[in-house]
Amino acid sequence: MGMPAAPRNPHRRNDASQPIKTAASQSGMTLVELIVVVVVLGTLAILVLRLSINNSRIFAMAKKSQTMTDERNIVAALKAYKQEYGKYPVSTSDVKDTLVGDPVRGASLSPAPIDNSNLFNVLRGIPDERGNKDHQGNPRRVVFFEGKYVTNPAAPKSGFHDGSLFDPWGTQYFVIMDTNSDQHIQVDTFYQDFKGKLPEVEVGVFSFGRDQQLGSPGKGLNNMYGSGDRVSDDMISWQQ
Ligand SMILES: [Ca+2]
Ligand SMILES: [Ca+2]
Repeated sequence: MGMPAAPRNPHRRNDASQPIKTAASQSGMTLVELIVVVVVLGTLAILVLRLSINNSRIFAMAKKSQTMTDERNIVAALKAYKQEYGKYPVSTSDVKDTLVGDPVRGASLSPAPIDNSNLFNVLRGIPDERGNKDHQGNPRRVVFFEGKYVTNPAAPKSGFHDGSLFDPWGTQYFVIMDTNSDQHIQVDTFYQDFKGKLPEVEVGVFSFGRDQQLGSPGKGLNNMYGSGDRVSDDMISWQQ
């Protein structure tokens, strides 16, 4: 004896009235679904792009903030040194102010800067054969300045390497000291904007900024307050 036939569902439609499945729907995605996916992916791409732009802005801000902090600390260290010893740690001339900094990237500056390790070895109480032989530059061995070492000595940035202090973009910090004692720093020989209005400070620190050259991004101009791409990216302690 066979199984009894299942009772027929009175509400069930005839098989013939079922929608016919197309090849597209069988492949798993309708046109509407495809559009939704494209829109979602597009939105995600925009979000990722915005995030990366924001991240690079945050990194740029962090570098500038680090530079301002370094410059303030250098000025403070030099003031403390002057208070301790009654002079500045390095003096290349008593008729001109003394400039230390990146001797390669700053080769066009006048006066030509000497490597800043001459200054920082004295301020850190580290003896060296040039600026601080047998602690002569800092006989009381006071530590006026401390800083971390760079993480990659092959491309030094943000710290000390070989006695020199580098800014976050990889150029040695420039420091100018009023060694001719006229209570001004003679910066107008390279920053033309300060001609006739020399900063009335005894110590100035500056960084060439992201373009690693004096003045404006990519232009090498001295224009500090120009417009558009002529605005300098240098960071200058006496303007903070
Ligand atoms: Ca001076
Ligand atoms: Ca610059």
